[in-house]
Amino acid sequence: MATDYKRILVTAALPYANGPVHIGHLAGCYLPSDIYVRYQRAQKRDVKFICGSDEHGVPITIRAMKEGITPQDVVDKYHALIKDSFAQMGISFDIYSRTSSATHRQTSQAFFKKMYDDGLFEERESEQYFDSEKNMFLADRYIVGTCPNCGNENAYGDQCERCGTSLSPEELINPRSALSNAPLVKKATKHWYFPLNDYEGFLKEWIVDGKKDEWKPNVYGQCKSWIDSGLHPRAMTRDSDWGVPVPIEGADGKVLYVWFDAPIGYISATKELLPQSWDEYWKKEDTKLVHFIGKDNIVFHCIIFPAMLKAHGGFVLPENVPANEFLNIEGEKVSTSRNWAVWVNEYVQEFPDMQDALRYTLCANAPETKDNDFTWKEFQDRNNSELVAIFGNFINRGMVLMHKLCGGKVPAFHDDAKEERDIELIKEIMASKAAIEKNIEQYRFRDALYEVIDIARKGNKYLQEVAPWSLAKTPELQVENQKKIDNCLHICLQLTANLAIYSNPFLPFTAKKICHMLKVVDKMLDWENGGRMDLLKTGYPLRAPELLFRKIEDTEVEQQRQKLEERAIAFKAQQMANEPKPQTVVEEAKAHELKSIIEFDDFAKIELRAGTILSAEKVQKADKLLKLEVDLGFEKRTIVSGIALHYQPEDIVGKQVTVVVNLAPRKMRGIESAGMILMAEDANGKLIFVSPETTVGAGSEVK
Ligand code: B3M
Ligand code: ZN
Repeated sequence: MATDYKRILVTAALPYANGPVHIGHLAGCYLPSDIYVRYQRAQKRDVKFICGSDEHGVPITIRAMKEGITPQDVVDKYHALIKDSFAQMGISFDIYSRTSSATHRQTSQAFFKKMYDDGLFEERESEQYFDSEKNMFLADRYIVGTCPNCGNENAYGDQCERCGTSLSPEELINPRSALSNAPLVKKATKHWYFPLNDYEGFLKEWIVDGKKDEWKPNVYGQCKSWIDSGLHPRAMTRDSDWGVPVPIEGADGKVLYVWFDAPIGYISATKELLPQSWDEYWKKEDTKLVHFIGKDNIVFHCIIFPAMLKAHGGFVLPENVPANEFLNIEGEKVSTSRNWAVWVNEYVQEFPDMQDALRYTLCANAPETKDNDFTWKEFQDRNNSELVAIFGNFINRGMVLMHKLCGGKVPAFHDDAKEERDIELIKEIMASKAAIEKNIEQYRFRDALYEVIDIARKGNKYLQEVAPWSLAKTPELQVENQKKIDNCLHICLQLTANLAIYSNPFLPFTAKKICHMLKVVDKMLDWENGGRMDLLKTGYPLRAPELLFRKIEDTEVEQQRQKLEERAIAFKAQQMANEPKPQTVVEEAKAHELKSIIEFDDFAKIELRAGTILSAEKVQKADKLLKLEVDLGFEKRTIVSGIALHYQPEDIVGKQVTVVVNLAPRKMRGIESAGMILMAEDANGKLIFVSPETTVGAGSEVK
């Protein structure tokens, strides 16, 4: 493996500018890449950190359509918001650009044009679904229809979310547009395909034979299985009016596929950052190119983009693609549509000046090898018992004691009073430098951070054992003890300075605060200073200690949890309100058949209650009947209902319905049915439950 790289180019996935970023994004790629880059900078290596907004693609046009604004409005809004969130969290990009920039348009068009001129694309015509109401071709995700597998009427063109089957739009029954609900027509359209299959040999050689098994197992594994199962040509253009126009004749109304232009965005941004020397970073073999991404982007960064770079020619390939897995929140997958997420812009507002607490938790619990869970409780625990109780406490005690017992100045180290445990701790301080370094170089940021906290823990233990405060209590041994006190606090303060260096990639805000307290310049944070025991000169006066971290209270955790829950409920309610009311057509014929007027007393004889269906099963040899167990609060009953043609048993368990509870029991197919469930019948004869609008206690009266 070549290790004599002259420069390092680090990219972090370009977030889609169609919504704010959440902490899963941070944990997935922005925090690890920032740690890596800050470390490299401290090593004084030539490193550039590239990112920007991904401003093309279907999700952005859809968002614009939904909000009734232009795609440009959408990306302007979120580009600014995302950029600010990153800045606030200390993600230290050298440039945060955007793919709607002129440089990007020109760069990605030139890239495509070169490949086109070299005859590297296949031109193909195919039939694709078209929404004639919106006048646009639809991506699979925006086609809905009935799932052939489970009958879900709202399955997507790429997947049924109810049964999990992956689908193609062709398989859907009655496909329609998710945007307009219009039925779809098929229309011929021409696109340019990149024959990935032609690059199988290259990819195999580069990844499989090229020992990329040093890559993380999840990344290498995905690549290998893609290659093994055979690659196919992929369309690199789309029909849309939002994106980079395809730069060839006869391509009106066509733009570059977003996954073609987005990774080129890394190149465009480098150009904007370094107009004179960008190509050194992309074209010289002694560049180490590292793509930080989330796991859903692996194939694009390890297969498609490298194949594009290879096809175009002249570019270096990534040396590594350290992709993280996903971060769940409180046991559930992040869902931007359900608003089940912790938004970075909200975090920085609600926890001002606490960026490092979040950076710490997200790194200590990073989903490096498997999906992980973020809980507010863990955030609190890690903050309170690691940052506050170990790291912060150690530094604070050392500073306070130095002011109290050493006159506010760095005490001398007296060789003649040196003890074994002093030497031990000094050794550990040096050893942790090597351990942190090795782990960061190998993209193991959790382990690296563990080393940082661990050396603080050891410092705490040492301070506790030496106990300078009790040494100070024996005036008869004053001279001798003062030497021990000096030595102890000397070491603690040097360790404090080392902690600033070690923690700087992870906790940059804290490292800065420590430098301020120690009255040293940021230059001290250079990595080469790590492990030194002379960072603070003897006799140097230090500032009063300031608290580095604050405790997080139970109420704060509770509030955040509640916020998540409330949003989830609000989302559900909204979704139900938006659900197409099954049938709005009133059948006129039925209106004629109204029954005769009854007196109130007659109506009052009917006892109606809300009931919850506890279980449901088909009744043997009766197509129409379901046997239901219904909870009425005061008792459970068996009710046989003629709804088997309209509902699947598994779909109605938990459903709340209206029950006539004082109807005389009746035997149906040998089962005694003790009540009746009220149903509405739509124009097609479909039966639909008459349910309370929101869930009420089982047995609640209906009147
Ligand atoms: N915007 C996908 C994502 O945010 C995409 C990454 C592009 S990196 C070139 O997950
Ligand atoms: Zn299904």
